[in-house]
Order: sequence, then C-alpha cells, then structure tokens
Amino acid sequence: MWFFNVLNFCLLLVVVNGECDPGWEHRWNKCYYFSTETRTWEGAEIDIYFLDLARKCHSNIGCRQYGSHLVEVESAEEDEYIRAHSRNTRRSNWIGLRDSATEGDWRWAYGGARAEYNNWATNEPDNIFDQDCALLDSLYSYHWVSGSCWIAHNFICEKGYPSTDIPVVG
Ligand SMILES: [Ca+2]
Ligand SMILES: [Ca+2]
Repeated sequence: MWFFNVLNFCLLLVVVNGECDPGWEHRWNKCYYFSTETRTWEGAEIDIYFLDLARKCHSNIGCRQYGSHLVEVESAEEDEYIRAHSRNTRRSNWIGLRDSATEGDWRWAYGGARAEYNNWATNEPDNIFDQDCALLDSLYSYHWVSGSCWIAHNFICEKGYPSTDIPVVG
C-alpha cells in the first residue's frame, strides 16, 4: 500500500534560500525596492485605493502591498547604501520615519522604535508647516529632512530576504 511506504520515509526540513523579487535589490539579509513612481508618504507605505484607482492597474502600489514597509534605516551602512542610490538617481525618497503621533518623537512607522541612528541635515527636523514625515532630500545632499507627508516623493521599501522551509521526503 503506497501510504505505508510513505510513512516509512523520514521527513527532512531543508532551508532553501529564495531570492528577491524582480526589481528588488538584495543587500545583507534584506530586499530593497527603489520606486520609480512618486507617492505621498501614506500612499508609499500603505497604498490609498480611492486616490489611486487608475494607477493600481499598473501595479503602482505602496510598500505594504509588496509585503514590505518603508525602509527603516538602522545603521550608517544602510544609510549610505540608500543615499548612494538616491544620489545616483537624483531622487528624494521617503523613508519610514515620522513624528505624526507625538510632535518631535520620531519613530519608525513599521517597528514603532525610536530612531537610534539618524542622519538629519543641519537644523532638521525643523517641523516647518507641521512636517511629520522624513525623507532623504536631494536639496540637502540626501541627508534626512522633515517633509510634508502629503507631498509626492519617490520612496524606498524594505523587507526580509526570503527563505523557505521546504519539506523533503527521503
Ligand atoms: Ca533596515
Ligand atoms: Ca513634526
């Protein structure tokens, strides 16, 4: 009987590394997406269907829809990596940092932690016009600047490098 034979096999778990989706860059144990489209901060992080129905058709969507989140910059190395990208493309990019819950308390939107590492431009964040969202600003050598969340910028998503547990019968 075939199912008795199957029961005699051992089930082994083999970890197989996947790879980043097309259009994403692998760095360290992460995958990064550098948008070619611009969105508001909320649109970049979450997606806003009612504002963006037409563009949805072109998979122009926010980080959460990719199973990711706006980048959380935790080290000088990660910062330099995304700054170099921003410099090369000359794009200002939203990052996942904001102080919209409590003024002056800048937190990573996804993880909720305070920003231990930061790379604010001189005199930033200045909160002019109640700015609550952070970006790497082309006008400030891609240092961090507080911006108005409703303005459309390019953005950077981040997610873990995929690994998959595949059961192997043997
Ligand atoms: Ca990160
Ligand atoms: Ca603010």
